[in-house]
Amino acid sequence: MPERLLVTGGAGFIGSNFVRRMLRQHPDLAITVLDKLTYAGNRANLADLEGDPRYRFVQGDIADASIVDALASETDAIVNFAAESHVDRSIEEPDAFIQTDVHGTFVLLEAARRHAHRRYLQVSTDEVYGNVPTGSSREDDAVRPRSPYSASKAAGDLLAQAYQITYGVPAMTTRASNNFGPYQYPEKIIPLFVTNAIDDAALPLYGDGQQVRDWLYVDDHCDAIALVLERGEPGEVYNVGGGNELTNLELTRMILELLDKPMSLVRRVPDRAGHDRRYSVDSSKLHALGWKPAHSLADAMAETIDWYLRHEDWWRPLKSGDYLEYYRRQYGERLAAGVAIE
Ligand code: NAD
Ligand code: TDX
Repeated sequence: MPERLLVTGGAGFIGSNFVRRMLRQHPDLAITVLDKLTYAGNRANLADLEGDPRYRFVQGDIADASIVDALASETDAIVNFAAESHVDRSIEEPDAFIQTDVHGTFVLLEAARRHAHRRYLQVSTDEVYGNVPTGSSREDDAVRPRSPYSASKAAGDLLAQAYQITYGVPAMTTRASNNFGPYQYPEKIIPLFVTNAIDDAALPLYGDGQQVRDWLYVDDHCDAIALVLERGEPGEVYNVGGGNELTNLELTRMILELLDKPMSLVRRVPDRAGHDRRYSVDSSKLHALGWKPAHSLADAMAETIDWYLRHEDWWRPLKSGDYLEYYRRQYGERLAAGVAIE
């Protein structure tokens, strides 16, 4: 394991879970978090680490070459979580996705190259494979992104692979399925539906609700990233699937049952543009490296819902101000056109 890690986007959902877990598991590790603190970044996600001498927080942009260069000179590996990560926002306003997910990745790779970093890990997504009607994507399948978000992530992946081939930057890429767990911003389906249901507010289910996602508990994803960081082969891509494929309707039922709330909260609303019907990844390459998910969907979902029930002080402040503006733009007309589920 590298001793001085630069974790970009570490104040977001997965990044903050990763930083906490790594510092707990590796006493000799020092982590610098570089995060721009966009609407999705939140220092409160790492509040329990403030004061730990092994943890340092720097606010800044991964597309800012001077700050990235300075931090790269003091570290020996980069794990890049920093991204614009929400598909609906990429449809509404794609610019920031290109700036961060493409140009920001390029700036990080340049710094890893200049400072001869020992490892570079690009945290990517199963969405780069595009819609997968049957079967499961393998790492050498073509990327066929269909949203501005997934296209920007695919571009970042390809840059990382090109930098490994051209310049020998020891870059690896992980492509994970949909994550869930504590500290997920309440725009993504699980924290959105859980927190709305707690308040007896409507749950906006897109289209027919038959889209399939493969749910992965965030701690299992973090373990996969740690393993690839330590034992992955430079230039390689590793799929990380939870092995829990559900339709959005099945997921919604599960959430409402666990909260003991009625299905009458669900509204079928007009669909997301270009909505991918299904993602599915084959994770056998990562299994061969020694990873498999340690959490069952039922237990991890119950624990996650319990976390949101116990942490209203975390999510209530997030669902205010600009969030409400976003919510109105994204869901106002949709909910007005929404219909109850039979
Ligand atoms: P998130 O939106 O919760 O967090 C992203 C973090 O990056 C935030 O803290 C934000 O402030 C920061 N950031 C954004 N732009 C930045 C910039 N220009 N410079 C520095 N920091 C910046 O996202 P997440 O769900 O934690 O996802 C983390 C990574 O994992 C992303 O790269 C995402 O594409 C990938 N991923 C996410 C999932 C998922 O289900 N959430 C699944 C697979 C892969
Ligand atoms: O209000 C909603 N209603 C709804 O039906 C929202 C927000 C989502 N959905 C559907 C769309 C998707 O089929 O639920 C599914 C999951 O949606 P999101 O939570 O927006 O996730 P998704 O689009 O699948 O992308 C997520 O997983 C892969 C993350 O946001 C990405 O960062 C990650 O790469």
